[in-house]
Amino acid sequence: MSQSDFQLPTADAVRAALKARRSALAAAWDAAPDSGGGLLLVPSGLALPIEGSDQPYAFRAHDDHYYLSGARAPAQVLVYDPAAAPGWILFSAVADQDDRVWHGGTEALEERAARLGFDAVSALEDLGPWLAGQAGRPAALLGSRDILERPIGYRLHPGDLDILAFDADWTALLQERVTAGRRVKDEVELAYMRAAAFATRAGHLRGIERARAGMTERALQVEIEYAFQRAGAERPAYASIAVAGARCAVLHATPGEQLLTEGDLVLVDAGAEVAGYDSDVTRTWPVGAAFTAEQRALYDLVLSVQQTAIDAVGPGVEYRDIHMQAALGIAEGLVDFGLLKGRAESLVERDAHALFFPHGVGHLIGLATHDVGGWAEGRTRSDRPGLKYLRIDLPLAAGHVVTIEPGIYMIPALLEDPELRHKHHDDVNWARADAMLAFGGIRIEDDVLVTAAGREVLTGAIPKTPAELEALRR
Ligand SMILES: [Mn+2]
Repeated sequence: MSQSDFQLPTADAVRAALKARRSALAAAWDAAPDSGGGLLLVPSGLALPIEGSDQPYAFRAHDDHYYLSGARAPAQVLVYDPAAAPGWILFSAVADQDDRVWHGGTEALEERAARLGFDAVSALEDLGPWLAGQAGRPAALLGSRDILERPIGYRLHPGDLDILAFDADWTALLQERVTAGRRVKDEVELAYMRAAAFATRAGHLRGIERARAGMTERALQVEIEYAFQRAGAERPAYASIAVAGARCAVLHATPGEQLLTEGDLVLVDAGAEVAGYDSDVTRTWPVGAAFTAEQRALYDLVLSVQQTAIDAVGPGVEYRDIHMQAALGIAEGLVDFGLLKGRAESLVERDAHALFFPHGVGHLIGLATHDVGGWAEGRTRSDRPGLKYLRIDLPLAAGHVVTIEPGIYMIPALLEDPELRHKHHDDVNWARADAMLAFGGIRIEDDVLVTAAGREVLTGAIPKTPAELEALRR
């Protein structure tokens, strides 16, 4: 399937997927030892007012609430009662006259229930009376925990929740089950992710085609985000990075008034969001019509490491091995290039590659750009410089979506650090490194779906070979 070939899911498909997600969680809950009729509460979170203003900050429902309910409004609570029929109830606010005057009408509760696959949706006002009937029952709490601190926002009285016995073990068990479910994308989620990839492609193409020397980073960002939204995005998935020159080495730089300059590289790390689902793509290309020889040598290295890493993605593969293989590839390439000295294996053992590649090769992506569930049970984050920013350590499985995003950067904060220079005195050609301190950096990033047969690059239609990029820049 090509990237332009996506279709948004039908209302029926959405409803069926939501019911399947809730059924899977209910089955796990019912089968859990000693779950003995406990309740599950999953609040969406409350909007945060902007002080001194009559508007709230842009609201984002808790991802677990949205994943299970399909609803994204503030002040909603999804509950599951294994002892009742219907087991699942969504408590949701009904617009009053004031709401209708200022924000327009909202759908009736019956319509909401039909759209989201609930037998019934209850008014938020009924949450308090419903809770009063649950005295003494054990309960698990997923989603936003703000209901504990700000019950009034959910039309509850302080103390209304005290009649439940929240259980940390059950909460942990159900959290793990939801997290495991969210790792494996269903067809509805993949349809949204393909739509996000489509909009992301439109944005990157417009950026590559419109960038000119003398333009500000900020203007480039606006061009990219304009095209995202024209192509169906709700909003950028995360704060877009669109920077040039030495600033390409600032990993999370914010685009500003800096000008694109002939001879510089531009690094764009930006993705579109559709129905809450994210895309996360990085491309690096020249301000001018062609890469310089030095830029091209390092670009070819990053691209070849990225392609090798993408080719390694498949079910059962340990993500950490893909990261270590990329680290080794970067170390080998930097030895050939003349920035590192010695054997690649021992350079990686000493984390010398992390001077130039200080982040992980990627992460899970879905409702969150850095999605939940990065660690297999019993594994924890390493504190080694070459591994501490790796956000996943688990075997991949069909349905996971991961990013693959190796990079090489000249980061003064690392390369001018006296301790690191001492530690890696013999590992680095320091004269060469010092001469390249203003080089910036290169990252190439795509979103890769693990399939039973191997992989599908969801963002593969966004140009990245030097020939494609230079043709677009001319
Ligand atoms: Mn990323």
